[in-house]
Amino acid sequence: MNERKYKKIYEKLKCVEDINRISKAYSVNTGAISNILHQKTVRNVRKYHSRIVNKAPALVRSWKRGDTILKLASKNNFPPVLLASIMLKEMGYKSKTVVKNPDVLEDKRLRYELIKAIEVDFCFSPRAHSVQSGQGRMGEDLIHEWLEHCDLEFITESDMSKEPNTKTPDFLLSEPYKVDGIDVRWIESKAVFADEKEHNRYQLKQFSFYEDLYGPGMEQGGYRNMELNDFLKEKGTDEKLSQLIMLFSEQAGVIKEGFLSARGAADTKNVYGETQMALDKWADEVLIDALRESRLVRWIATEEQPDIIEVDGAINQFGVTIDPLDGSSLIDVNLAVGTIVGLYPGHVLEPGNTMVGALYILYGPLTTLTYTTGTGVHEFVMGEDGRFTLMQENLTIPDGKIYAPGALRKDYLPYHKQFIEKLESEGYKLRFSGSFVADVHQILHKGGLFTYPAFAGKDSGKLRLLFEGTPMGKMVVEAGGAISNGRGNLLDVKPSSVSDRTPIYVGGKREIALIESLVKGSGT
Ligand code: FBP
Repeated sequence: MNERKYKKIYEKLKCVEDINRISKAYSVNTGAISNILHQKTVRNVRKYHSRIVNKAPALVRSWKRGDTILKLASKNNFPPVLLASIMLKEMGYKSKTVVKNPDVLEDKRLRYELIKAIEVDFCFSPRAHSVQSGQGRMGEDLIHEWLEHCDLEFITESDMSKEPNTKTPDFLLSEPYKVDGIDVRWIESKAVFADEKEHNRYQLKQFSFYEDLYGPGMEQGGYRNMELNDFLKEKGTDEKLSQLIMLFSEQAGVIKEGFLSARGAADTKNVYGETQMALDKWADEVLIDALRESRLVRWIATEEQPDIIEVDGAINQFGVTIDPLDGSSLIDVNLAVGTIVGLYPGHVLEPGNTMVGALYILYGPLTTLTYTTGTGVHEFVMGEDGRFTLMQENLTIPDGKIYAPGALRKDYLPYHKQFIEKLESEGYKLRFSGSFVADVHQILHKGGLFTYPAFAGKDSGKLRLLFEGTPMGKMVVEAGGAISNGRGNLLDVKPSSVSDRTPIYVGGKREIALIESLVKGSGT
């Protein structure tokens, strides 16, 4: 981008809402535009920070008179979270602690407004920081792969940090590598290019330190907003599989549109005898039509169809299992629902561990797509233009104390009752929304366990092996967790038909080991 264009964009960009419009108007990708907005915000903060600090008592007075934090932030052209933390300090709070955990605030209005500020601040909120550090890690992964691809020997910052050296570049090359005629000895990855001043400060301090120690080096940066398509390429994903994942991502926008038009229950029943919501049928049709037209898969099994569909003239052998809208009973109350997809190399009546990948699209406040093809679990968010950009790479399930238990307590089998009571005695918090995909998504991010067990009169529980169990199981297992039917790994189970149901325990390895030992001990 030339300097004139850069300056024009810089001048016109005021807030996150401008990104898509300006990206279209100047034919520059949204990642570059949001980088520029980031630079502008950082520059503004530097310019006005002390002024805002001096104004803090007046800001607090205005807030007490009824101005909201967001209003004050926009009036002062200052990032909401930063403004809030200056105000919090003025009010006598430990602002860092409070911003990290607004729930500690007793004042309801303050808490509500702080949460709002955190939601919209794309630059200074804890969420923005975690996205940025995710991008930083992604940059390092890319450089790592590239160095290996070029057969260049190197040591990483973490190898070096074992030695008593304080500051180290991300990568130190064993032999110099020529870039534009310069012998490069080290590489540093930067997630976001800050403004020029910030950049120069880095160069002066950090980079000149490396240069003195190791000689010339190179900085790589600007990994913001990587789109799904580019990410799949970067990861070296099989091209046909990438096309398939892209096809599902493209249908997400169509299905979302359906939320506005297709409401209420249709008077037909599906293969399980349940009344279908209109939107289930809509989503089912959308996905089947798109797959048929693309001819990218040979086999399609969906929760809404009694039989497996074989696609005429398929160009690949893939099989897919689809739950077009999981949690559909929650649509009419506007809670999160999702599309779950299992990806098989061939026919779908095979154990889950033969899958080549899985994905789910969650329609919540944000529409996100999470996928795995066996090289990590990655999460993307849909923008206004319907395209998905990277939110978090290499998700791993943390240790956590959340449990999402399906079925009625009065119907629990003895080992299951024991299991749930054990979790409760350990302080697990109950979080069950009635949307499997949303509940497992939460567990994937916060740790803990989801279960829909076998219960009195229903040995196989409620959920479907092919449409719910295996795809979400694959995802959680790839993220370092586990899935079980209580007796063993659910991904080892070979389905006998598309309508198989199964008890499900999915989440952290510790919780899964516990239920398996209880089932075993029960001798049932
Ligand atoms: P649908 O596929 O019909 O939506 O049913 C699946 C499901 O809604 C899961 O998403 C959820 O975990 C479960 O049923 C909830 O069941 P219950 O209503 O028994 O709690």
